[in-house]
Amino acid sequence: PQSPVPQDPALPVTTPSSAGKKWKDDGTLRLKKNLRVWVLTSEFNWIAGTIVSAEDTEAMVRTADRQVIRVNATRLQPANPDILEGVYDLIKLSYLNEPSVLHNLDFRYAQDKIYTRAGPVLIAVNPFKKVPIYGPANVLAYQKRTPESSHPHVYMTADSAFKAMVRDGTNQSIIISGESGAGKTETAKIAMQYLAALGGGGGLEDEILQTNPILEAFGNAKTLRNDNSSRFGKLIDIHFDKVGKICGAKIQTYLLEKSRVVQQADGERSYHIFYQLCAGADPDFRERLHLKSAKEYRYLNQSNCLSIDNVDDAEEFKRLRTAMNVVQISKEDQELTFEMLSAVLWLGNITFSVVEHDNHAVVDENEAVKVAAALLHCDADDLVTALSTRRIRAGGDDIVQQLTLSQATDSRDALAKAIYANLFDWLVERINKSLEAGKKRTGRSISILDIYGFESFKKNSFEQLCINYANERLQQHFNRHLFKLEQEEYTSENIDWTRVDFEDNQECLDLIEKRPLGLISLLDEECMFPRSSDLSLANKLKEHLKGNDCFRGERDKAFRVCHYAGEVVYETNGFLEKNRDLLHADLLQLLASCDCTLPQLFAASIGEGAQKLLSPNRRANGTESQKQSVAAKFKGQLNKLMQRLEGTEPHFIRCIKPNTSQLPNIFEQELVLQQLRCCGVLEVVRISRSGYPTRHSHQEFGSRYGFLLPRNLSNQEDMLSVCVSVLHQFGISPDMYQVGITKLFFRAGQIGHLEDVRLRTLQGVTRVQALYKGYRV
Ligand code: AOV
Ligand code: MG
Repeated sequence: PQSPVPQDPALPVTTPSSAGKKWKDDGTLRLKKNLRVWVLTSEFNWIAGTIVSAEDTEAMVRTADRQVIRVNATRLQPANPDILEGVYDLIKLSYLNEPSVLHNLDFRYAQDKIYTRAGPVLIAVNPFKKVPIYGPANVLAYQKRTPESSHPHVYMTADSAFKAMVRDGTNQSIIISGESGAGKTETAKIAMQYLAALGGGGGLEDEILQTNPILEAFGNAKTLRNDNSSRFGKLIDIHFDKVGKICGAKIQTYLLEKSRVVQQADGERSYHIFYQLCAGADPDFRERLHLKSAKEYRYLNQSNCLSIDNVDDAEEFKRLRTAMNVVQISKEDQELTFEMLSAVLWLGNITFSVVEHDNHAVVDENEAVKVAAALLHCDADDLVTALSTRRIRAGGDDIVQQLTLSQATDSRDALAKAIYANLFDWLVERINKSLEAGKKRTGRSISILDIYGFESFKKNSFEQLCINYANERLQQHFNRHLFKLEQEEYTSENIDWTRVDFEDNQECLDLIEKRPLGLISLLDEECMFPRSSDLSLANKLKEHLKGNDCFRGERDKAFRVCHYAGEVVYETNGFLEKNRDLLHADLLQLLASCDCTLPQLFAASIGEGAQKLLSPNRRANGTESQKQSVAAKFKGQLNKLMQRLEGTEPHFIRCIKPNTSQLPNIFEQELVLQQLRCCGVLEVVRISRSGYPTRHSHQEFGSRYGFLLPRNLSNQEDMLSVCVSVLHQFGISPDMYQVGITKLFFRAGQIGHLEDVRLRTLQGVTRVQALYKGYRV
């Protein structure tokens, strides 16, 4: 016997006992007087009601506002009894339909219960306000598992990971997903706080926590979706020793959005650090770094947004300096860092003029050039030359070519972006040095993953494609663990099981990754052609990908991708250049010529990246250096990330954004439902509820409980017969377990009774033995 799990995801799941009564064969609700229902009033809106009279396919329903309306059965879903109002785990709902799940989350959210379980997954609805459920007292409650700590919480998830790691000595991961602004970064920090409290004592925990303000200052920015949006992906591995104390940590970052340094959409900002520096540096510093206020810099003043509501950039700068000190970034390194930032800002203020009757740009020799050169510690004339000309080799000779205005502007921006992106990587390296100093690896770690969330703007470019691609990979990992692996085991063990369908996103991933005809391959190929353009790229994509269900060509240079979380239209403008991400040799040389460690280091690491991909042969021939494309490199990084995660026991947290205004106490049903639908929360609950979470091999089970049987039964030759006898003897109901080829599968909570009996029997045995030996027990 097995519970009937409807295959149509639109059909609500019922508990086994009620199946067949509430539903008619065609899947519609059997209408009955006094039945409590949800009435669908518009596409995403339900209201509560009670049936006052019913016919076959229609009912009169009294709604919450005391109106009586006539409704077709197809627009009705059964509501849960009052006693299930606001349950902490969606598994407990008798009716698992969309309105019931939404109502449950909404009901809890209204009481600031922002966390709810969906079986093995923690759902976190962003409160957009301070909720008093964090801090040392709460940490202690969850650590000690006191009754107050029975509510779902990030602490609970972190605690499970920690205890599993200590118990089994295995690596764990906490994987946080959700769209932009849903609360991933905050959730990651909350999990880190908990682990720091549990594994703290050695001082390293403060350093680990203080990496957050640093990375947020340099890698987060205000976007239209989130005032503190992460523009890079991050995995932090925290290592623990045998007794569960933190002994080291390592941060890996993924693809920083560097175009933001030189350009932002209207209403967005560049990276926080620039505004913090301009607002917070003390007078001495301002003078040495030639700092002005943010509004004087072209790179900061073009998007009509210089400040963020309720954020004091000067105050944040103080916090950043403290954090840098805690993480032991030396005073000199800090100054070098700020010098580079100021150099980037001044580069942005460099302007060009076009010579009359000529198409060439010349650098305006003003303050900006001089200051930028001074901050980079290079020669001002060299900077001017590097920005306005280009040396190319033709027929064995070096020819100096004058750049056009747009080429010159591009080279200036390319230099600024290269400096910033390399500064970011260098900083992460510096932080890692501090976190790892002298610590050895133990094989016990908890990794926390917080990447940029799914994004869909009015205009979406290469950066959004990369971000959304990363989210597709993450969604696949989620699916694999919660649906695929679970159900594959049921199938391979040959137990009765009606498959729960889930949205597999393999097709979209194929569209992006497949070789040779996938988005990345085609893009890379187009990047190799010297005469390619954004238009030729768009045409190529449309030509080769039109057969794919997840792809659609759009007007002009745009195309549409059907992601798991929604459709996104991308414009190919700038795709080729962003994917090539080349820094011309002249600019590289300029950096190398600087009389300052950081630019030199940057030049070396950029050069190294380019060299790595050259075959020894080509290097000897001196052919122009070639470099792995951004998309190809990102793909490689994501593969590595997934491999790393596969080696851990995952704990999933799904962040939900309740409204698009970033305001507290507003729960937009449609927005929430769309997120629940695309991440498969309902299906997870369905699987967990009708699945068999506890499993033991015949051998394990037979040897653990076999001795509880009368001798004639426990002596049976075949282990499976012993198992079956135990199940009969202790009255485990046949719909609560299934016998697989090598394992027994149990529904949640079934083993508890057997364990009780076993424990009591063992205690009895010890007591008898003790009495026998004359001890008092
Ligand atoms: P994200 O990481 O998911 O977006 P954040 O973690 O930055 O989203 O959350 C956005 C904002 O929501 C935060 O700045 C807080 O104001 C608020 N918030 C989130 N979680 C909480 C919480 N538990 N308590 C109080 N406020 C919260 V992106 O990085 O954009 O994908 O790329
Ligand atoms: Mg974030």
